[in-house]
Amino acid sequence: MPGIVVVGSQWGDEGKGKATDELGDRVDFCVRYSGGNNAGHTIVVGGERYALHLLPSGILNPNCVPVIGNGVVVDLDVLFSEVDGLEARGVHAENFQISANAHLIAPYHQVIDKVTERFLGKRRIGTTGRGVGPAYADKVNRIGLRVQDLFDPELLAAKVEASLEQKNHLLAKIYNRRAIDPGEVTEHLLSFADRVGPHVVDVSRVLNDALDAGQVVLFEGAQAHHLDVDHGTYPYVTSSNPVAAGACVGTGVGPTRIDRVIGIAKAYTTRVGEGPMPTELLDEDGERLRQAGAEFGTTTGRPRRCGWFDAIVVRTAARANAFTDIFLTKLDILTGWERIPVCTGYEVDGVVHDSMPLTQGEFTRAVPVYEELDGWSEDISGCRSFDDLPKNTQAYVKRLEELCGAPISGIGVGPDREQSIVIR
Ligand code: 2SA
Ligand code: GDP
Ligand code: MG
Repeated sequence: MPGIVVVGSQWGDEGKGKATDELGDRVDFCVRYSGGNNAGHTIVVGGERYALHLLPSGILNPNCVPVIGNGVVVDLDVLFSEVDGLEARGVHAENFQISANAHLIAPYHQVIDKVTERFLGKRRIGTTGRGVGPAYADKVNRIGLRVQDLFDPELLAAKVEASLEQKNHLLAKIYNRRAIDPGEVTEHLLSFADRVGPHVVDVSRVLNDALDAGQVVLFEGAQAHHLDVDHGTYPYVTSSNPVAAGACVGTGVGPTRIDRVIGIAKAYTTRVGEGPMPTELLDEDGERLRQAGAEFGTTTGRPRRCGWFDAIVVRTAARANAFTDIFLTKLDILTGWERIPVCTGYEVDGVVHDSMPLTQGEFTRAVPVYEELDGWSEDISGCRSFDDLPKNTQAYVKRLEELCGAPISGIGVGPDREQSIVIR
């Protein structure tokens, strides 16, 4: 199984980092293919907590080479503070490789991200404010800055100047902000050139050679299916393609080389930022899930919106990403509920749907149709096999498997690397 993709099946924060880390000791290359430092992947090893934003989670395994693909947008300040932070904690991070074609997040992208959100007011997206959307907008608009531009100072300076000519006009006229100096931006970016240089590789070639040699390449998704700019709940999405197919686009590896697609699904649902979420609980039950699951953004600290498991959401992702299997995470957080509702359909304008409605408006009006399952009160965080789980917990897992249309191959029962159940 040499080409493996790990992808979020809901709205992010399903525990992709932990799942990726767990596979890490069998993995030769671990690759980020989309998003930027909007991501927050938390891994706990022997009680030590690591929060990664840009480097792939495989980095905690010493034999795994971390790679940043062309599909990622890179904030160099964040990249090197992450590398330095890890090195200071004894994790070897200087061996990372990065694509020459990855785009850069410049300081002006963060400014634009923040002022746009403020300008949108009630229609805001609830972005992480890291400049990710504006950097991708420049990429698609063909005025983006790439890693390789760091080695051509004249080209970089010309690009920054051209890009800022437009943006400074916008900042002054629309947002009443002061102009950003292109010379300062260029100088700042160029200050990283010597440090980035030795890490730059042809990612497509490196990964294809590795696959040819029978090595294992793990593609680590950031965000999730329903935050995908094409497949998600647009416009309340991130500006990249977190879906499994994005692994191919974002690294230069063809689809026939992907052997396994693991969908990561939380045993309930969370979302951070704006946008529709049919099973959201706005009452004390939602607060209880948030506290039990410590549901606060890994990057921004924002409280995550919490609700019951939505099988339509995960089934839609299972289909579009061709999940071979699912890791069900945070099952331990559901301990202590007498009954656990699971959403199996939506009622929209008096009609019941068993799949996502076609339009944004219908999804926004969707009222969940629930099936109630029996809960359990036993602490399951020490369980290490499916048979160790209480009968009601087993039945919950089996029912989700049926509803989602892919086999559940792993279960998370705690944040630590060890707290997992492998099913087959
Ligand atoms: P952006 O910043 O342009 O990508 O924001 C657009 C939407 O995408 C959502 N988004 C996320 N959702 C969940 N988790 C993410 N990472 C962090 C975490 C989030 C945090 O791990 O907790 O700390 O707040 C992530 N990144 C982007 C975002 O909320 C917008 O809805
Ligand atoms: P990611 O963005 O998908 O990598 O997820 P995050 O790291 O943002 O959020 C998931 C959170 O849940 C992290 O704090 C993890 O340490 C934690 N976590 C992951 N799996 C489990 C689990 O099975 N049980 C519990 N209790 N926590 C988990
Ligand atoms: Mg996260």
